[in-house]
Amino acid sequence: MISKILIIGACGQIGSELTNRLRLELGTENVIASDIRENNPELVASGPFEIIDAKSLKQIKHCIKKHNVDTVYLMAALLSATGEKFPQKAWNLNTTSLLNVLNLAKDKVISKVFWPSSIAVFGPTTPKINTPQRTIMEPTTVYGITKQVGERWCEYYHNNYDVDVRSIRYPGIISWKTLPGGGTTDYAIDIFHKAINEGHYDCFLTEYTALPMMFMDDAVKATLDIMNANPEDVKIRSSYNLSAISFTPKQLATQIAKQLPEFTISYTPDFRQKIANSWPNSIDDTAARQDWYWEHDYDLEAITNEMLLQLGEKAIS
Ligand code: AKB
Repeated sequence: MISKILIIGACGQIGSELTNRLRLELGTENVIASDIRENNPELVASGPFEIIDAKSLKQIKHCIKKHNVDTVYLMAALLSATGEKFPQKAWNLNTTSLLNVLNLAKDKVISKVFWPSSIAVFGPTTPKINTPQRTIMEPTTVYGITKQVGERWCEYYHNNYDVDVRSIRYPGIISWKTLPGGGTTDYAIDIFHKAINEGHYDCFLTEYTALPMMFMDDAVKATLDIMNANPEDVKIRSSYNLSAISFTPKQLATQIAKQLPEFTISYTPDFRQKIANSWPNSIDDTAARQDWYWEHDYDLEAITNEMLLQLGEKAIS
């Protein structure tokens, strides 16, 4: 029997692409998209859609029963920059939604959960280069705190209640279909929009701020890989380090300028600089590569080419 999937937060940057990909693989009617609002008209029109506030256990449970769902991807969250503006809201959404879903798995209402963690679980005291899977974790953002506490809960529910929860620590995700919102790594998407439409980008991070990044296709591949892995191969039940590439705004601007020679960049760091400074420069993801054979496809050049091609075509049409 095909498993039915519920994606909570399906209108967002990663949720929307996951929904499309899962619908292609499993059939539209087997993938229920949900969000707190109908934020993405194309996605809402493309298959079953439900309004769900991820903080409401009742609403999630109702939808699961109505559609006979057995797997939940919980993609709703307030990200790092927005979280610093609304700390209480970020805490409420990010932790309540996770406990709602974990409790439904504990009660065997669903059988499998995906929950994304982030490089934000690390902090200024973490080794910055090739950050190991297991290391010092003292996050200084509310978002990072919610992700760290979430990882502890995931491992706890797996160890004590046999919950099949799987998680990866996403780096910054670069994509062209749906805009991200409220993250610190969002500059690496804004820059492409501005390069194409205005020829100039004023970056909110300094030129030498190196951060781990990944193309959306790789992020979706990693998510499906870990969800399709044999349960015994998923040895880490908190969350896996996941890595593709790392670059600075200056390196990205140089790569863009190879195709758009007129492109210029300036730097006006704001409050997000402090957040970026607290995160790793690069990540060691040996465990993911060994346990469920993770490998990325896109390097900086391939990402830049694809972003400029797709956004350039969008600008023309
Ligand atoms: C953010 O910048 O907040 C996110 C993340 C790294 O989790 N993209």
